[in-house]
Amino acid sequence: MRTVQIRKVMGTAGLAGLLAVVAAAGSGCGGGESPDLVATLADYSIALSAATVPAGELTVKAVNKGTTVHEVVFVRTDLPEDKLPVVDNKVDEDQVEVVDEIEEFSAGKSRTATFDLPPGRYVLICNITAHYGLGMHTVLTVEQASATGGRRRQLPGRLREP
Ligand SMILES: [Cu+2]
Repeated sequence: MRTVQIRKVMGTAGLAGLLAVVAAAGSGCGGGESPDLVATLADYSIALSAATVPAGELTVKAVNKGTTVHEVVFVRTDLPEDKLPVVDNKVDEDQVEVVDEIEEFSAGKSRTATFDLPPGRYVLICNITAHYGLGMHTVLTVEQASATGGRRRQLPGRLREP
């Protein structure tokens, strides 16, 4: 007897796995954003990268180039920057409108925070004991976006063929 063996070879389709590489084009939001305002803190001064900023979301980077802890307190006031009410060698935060702050941090470090500051005139101070009196204050003006033309316009990307 002849046994005919029929081999059914199942065709295994050698499908090379297709790797769909989705290039996630990181457009827009995300890391590495540059601050809108840089506050450089030293012993004993505060220097800003801009005197006026548009209202709305504001990313502030504070850099401590001093030798001790510093902070940045945002006080909304029309008082002269060196005439805030002082009690016990500190600005009395109960007597002024403190809008926000970057809490104290070490020498040589930096801190970045995002604020949403209402328009107005601000005095930025460091309120570590005695630092205000030693000169850690400066003025920041927050303007209505319409006044500065600070609106963000979204222009369609225009492709020009040569
Ligand atoms: Cu300070």
